[in-house]
Amino acid sequence: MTTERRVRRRDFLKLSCAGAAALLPARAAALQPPVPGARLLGTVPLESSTPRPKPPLGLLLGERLDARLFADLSTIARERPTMSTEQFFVRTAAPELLDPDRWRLSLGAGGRDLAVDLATLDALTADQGQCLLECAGNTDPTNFGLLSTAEWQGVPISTVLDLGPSARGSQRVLVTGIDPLGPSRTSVPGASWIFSRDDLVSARAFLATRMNDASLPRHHGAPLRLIVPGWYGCACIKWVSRIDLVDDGATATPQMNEFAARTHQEGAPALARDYAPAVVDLAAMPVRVEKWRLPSGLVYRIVGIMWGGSKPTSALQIRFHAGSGFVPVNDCPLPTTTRTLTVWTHVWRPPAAQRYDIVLRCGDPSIRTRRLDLYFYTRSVTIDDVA
Ligand SMILES: Nc1nc2c(c(=O)[nH]1)N[C@H]1C(S)=C(S)[C@@H](COP(=O)(O)O)O[C@H]1N2
Ligand SMILES: [Mo]
Repeated sequence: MTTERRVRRRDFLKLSCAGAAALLPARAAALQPPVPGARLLGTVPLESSTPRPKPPLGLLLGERLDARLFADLSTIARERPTMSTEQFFVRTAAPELLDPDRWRLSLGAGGRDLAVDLATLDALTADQGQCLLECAGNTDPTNFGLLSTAEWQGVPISTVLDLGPSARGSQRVLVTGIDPLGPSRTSVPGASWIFSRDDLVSARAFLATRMNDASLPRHHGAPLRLIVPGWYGCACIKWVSRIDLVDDGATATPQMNEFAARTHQEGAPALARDYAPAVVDLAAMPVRVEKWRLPSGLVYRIVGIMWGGSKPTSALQIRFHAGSGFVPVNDCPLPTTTRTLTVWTHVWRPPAAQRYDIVLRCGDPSIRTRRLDLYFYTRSVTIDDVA
């Protein structure tokens, strides 16, 4: 409660100096120039391809299941790809009746139930590294801000399952969280997902108890939330209260049905086992366009992010309008993992003052890019100065 009020006050301050901030993001000033001797003039805003109202970024908007905080991706830098906890996106605000002090995690299997207390899980907590979360409904083209990465701490799901009763033949794991009560415009109450045990273990899923080296905040699922690296946020259940081993014929949960289209399922299968893993395909988009002055003229640098996908790649390609071809992104380091995002940059000399639609694709045909193939993350920029 108090945290929210504090965040609001700070955000108010932030908004009141937004004019200056938009001109020159603090962190951009520390960047190496794209060409020796270049001087940073400012940034040019990214737009959606059809104009629409922009929600404020970094502010908790709405309530309960309709709550959202859109992260401001324009501030991401290669040195710091993570979001601060306060600026990390939020999808669904914490239920009001939440008492972490009395929290127990129930582990169920074969009709037996075992309660684990938080102290036990705290003692098993270890670093899980940087992981990105993206909402499957990250569809606002003015910001695509339902995406963030953080450092997480928690307990591997395999360790958690080992604490509970076992059930012969159980292949699937049902993870259930509580949800805010009350009406919603955007969502069906109830949060649970059924995974194959193998999928959870191979993704190195964990129950997060901490985020960015501090206790997990209420809106991010305190005291326990599931993180399945590489999967969409809808599978990353917050406020986890139960984990049950269920049999192979278990029916899909309402949450799985709700997110079937957004996780690229074929229809909405009746059985959990007929759902494809809700993984995030490789995707990329620009987050900032910097304008630099050189003695010989102007140069622009696109700073962007790449995330998701089945294997690390540096084969990113960029295009600036529909008629032109794709060219390799200048500077796209090969990531060591696909669990977090990678920052790429591309130096660009636009041939004319006009509007450009920036699209990325992957040059490696073995990597699936369902959303990029649909031009899902297209961002536009209006250049009015090329001299
Ligand atoms: N209990 C519960 N868990 C939930 C949700 C929810 O509504 N209720 N939303 C899911 C969705 S759709 C997303 S994208 C992520 C968002 O996590 P974040 O708010 O910590 O960023 O939480 C997931 N876990
Ligand atoms: Mo989501």
